[in-house]
Amino acid sequence: MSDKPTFRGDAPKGEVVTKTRTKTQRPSLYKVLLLNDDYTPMEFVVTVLQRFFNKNHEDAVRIMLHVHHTGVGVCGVYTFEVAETKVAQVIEFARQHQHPLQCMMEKE
Ligand code: TYC
Repeated sequence: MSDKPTFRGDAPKGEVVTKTRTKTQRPSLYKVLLLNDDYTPMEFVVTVLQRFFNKNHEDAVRIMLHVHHTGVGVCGVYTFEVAETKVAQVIEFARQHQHPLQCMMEKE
């Protein structure tokens, strides 16, 4: 018995060769947003951005000030479960420090 693979076009007359095509789907992405409030200290928000979103100090300050001035800002874009985890981590970290900081996710 030959174990050479049968390619499309090599099939003897009457034989059907099926070819599977694996269609890869990109996962949906979600923005994680920080919301402004009047009480959370600016430096705490900067720490959150550095700790949970891997921002350097300069980017963290820029994002924090954007949220402070506009009311909302994007911390990062992630797949569903990663975004969900980040939101939960930020809310829990803020709660532990008794700050009202709020974080949410939004489908891109
Ligand atoms: N507005 C806050 C203050 O003046 C700072 C702040 C920035 C709070 C961003 C939340 O997501 C936030 N202390």
